[in-house]
Amino acid sequence: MTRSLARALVTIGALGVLVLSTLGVAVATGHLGQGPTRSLASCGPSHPRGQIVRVTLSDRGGGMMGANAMMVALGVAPDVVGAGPVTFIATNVGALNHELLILPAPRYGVGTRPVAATGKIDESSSLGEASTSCGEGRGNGISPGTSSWVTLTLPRGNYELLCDVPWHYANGMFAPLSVH
Ligand SMILES: [Cu+2]
Repeated sequence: MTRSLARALVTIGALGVLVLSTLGVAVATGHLGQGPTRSLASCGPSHPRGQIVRVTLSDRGGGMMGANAMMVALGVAPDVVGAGPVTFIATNVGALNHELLILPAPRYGVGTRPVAATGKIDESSSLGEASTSCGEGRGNGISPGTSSWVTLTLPRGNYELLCDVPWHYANGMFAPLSVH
């Protein structure tokens, strides 16, 4: 084998690897992009009333990590609305089940509710809940890749949106909402 032939073969081999890895990235990206987008688009209120607040429920997966190592988050947009009807659309982009509860903000600020030994907070002051997979109102949890929604008319004030799946609140799954 001549030196130039060997060099050509090495070049072709490198190109092959480059093409294959590019294809691999494209396939992986396409796959990740398709799944959630398709299911979320087909899952929401047909005629949402009033202002819309989108709530994103997320986690790093791994239900076996235990109460203290859980990474969960709740995002709210917008987090300031006017008084009047508000439709909350909660979308689960994580790998665990989640839910959305809307409560008046606790006296010492969001995130300060006592958490019971069950990992849950006292839900007795809840004003509304979206916890049905692809449905409105209360249910058995929002499964990954789906949404739930609820419409509430809230007076002016400060509120806390949270997930009360055991230990999710304790691990930071809450966010403020202001109505003015
Ligand atoms: Cu949760």
